[in-house]
Amino acid sequence: MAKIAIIGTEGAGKTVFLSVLAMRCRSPASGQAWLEWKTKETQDHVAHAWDTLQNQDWPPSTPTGTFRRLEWTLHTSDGKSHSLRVFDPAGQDIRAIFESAEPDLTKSQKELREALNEADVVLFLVNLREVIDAPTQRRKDQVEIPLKLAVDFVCQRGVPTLLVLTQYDSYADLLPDPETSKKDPRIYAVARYLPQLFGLLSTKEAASSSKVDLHAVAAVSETVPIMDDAGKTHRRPKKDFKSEGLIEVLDWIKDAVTRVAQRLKANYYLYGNDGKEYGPYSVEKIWQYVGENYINAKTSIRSDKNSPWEFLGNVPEFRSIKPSLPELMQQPVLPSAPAPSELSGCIWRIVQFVIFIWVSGMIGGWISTCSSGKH
Ligand SMILES: Nc1nc2c(ncn2[C@@H]2O[C@H](COP(=O)(O)OP(=O)(O)O)[C@@H](O)[C@H]2O)c(=O)[nH]1
Ligand SMILES: [Mg+2]
Repeated sequence: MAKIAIIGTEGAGKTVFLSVLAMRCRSPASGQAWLEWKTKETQDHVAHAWDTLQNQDWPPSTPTGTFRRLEWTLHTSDGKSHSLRVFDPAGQDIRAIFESAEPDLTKSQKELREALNEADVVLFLVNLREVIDAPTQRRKDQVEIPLKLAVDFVCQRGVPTLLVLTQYDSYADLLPDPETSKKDPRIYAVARYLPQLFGLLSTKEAASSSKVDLHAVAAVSETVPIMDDAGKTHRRPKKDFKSEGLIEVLDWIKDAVTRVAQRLKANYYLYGNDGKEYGPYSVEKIWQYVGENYINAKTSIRSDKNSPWEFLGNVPEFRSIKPSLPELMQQPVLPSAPAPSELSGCIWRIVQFVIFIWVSGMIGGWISTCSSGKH
């Protein structure tokens, strides 16, 4: 099962995005991935939010401490299916896990942090309107800093990460017009309003070592002004509103989940202290050995017999393994040649022994030559 975390501060648009995505993509359309709900909680949650939107209102904001786990089966056009577990937490709790010290976290915030640590795919949702409208730099930072900390935290683990600009309909007119400008308005938007995150984008314009993909969505792309009982006007979903960008995000999720599934199937080989190669082992088995302290971040590993050796702690899926202090003090050396099999290991030891005899013979000969020269 691929675990997907949907992260964003309060009001980013997580609940609306997820509900509209699930409702718009709930049946097979030609050549597209689609979502089938797996639990009653998922179906109830989505249907309730969808009905509210159809009645031209917004679903209520997720109360702090609520940490919904929603489950779908993602069907892909090639007939494959993947189980998805999606976390839709309250924005305040996400902010708290990056801004508060460990002892101050509530039980559900600790659970949320654990879920973030274990997620296989992460979507960060951000409503740029919050930054655009922020009256002071401090308010802007309150949106950008927790987001940057969370993205950095996830990037360190090397999991597929997507930055989703939500509610795109409400600020698209402030960005360069894609028809007349050469600039991609989404990239421009991140550079202009979230400069700390810009360097992490995996685009040609941004830093090349980056890892975060970018999409923009408007789950509800059409709104109309509606007056409330107090005579105040609010923008509400238009009847039979349209959406933009959802299919692209689902496609990205499908690719990310497919990569995760391939990775989970991958086999790894380990280089033992005895100079022998062991394996193949599944990802689960490697984690089991880590848990049993049988191997650690400095163990040499490779994903097939022809790949170069790497330290376990440098492989993206195992990056969250922290080296312990004694490991950090060791000076491990990666095997440079392919690990010898048992037989070739034996031959190699004979060769080493012969070289040793030959070298010591030469030195011995040289010493005796020198000493004979002195006399
Ligand atoms: N125009 C527009 N507004 C949206 C959209 N999605 C969310 N919103 C607004 O953002 C508010 C918060 O959305 P919600 O999904 O509850 O945010 P969450 O706290 O991240 O779950 C909603 O009440 C709407 O006012 C959208 O696609 N378009
Ligand atoms: Mg919500």
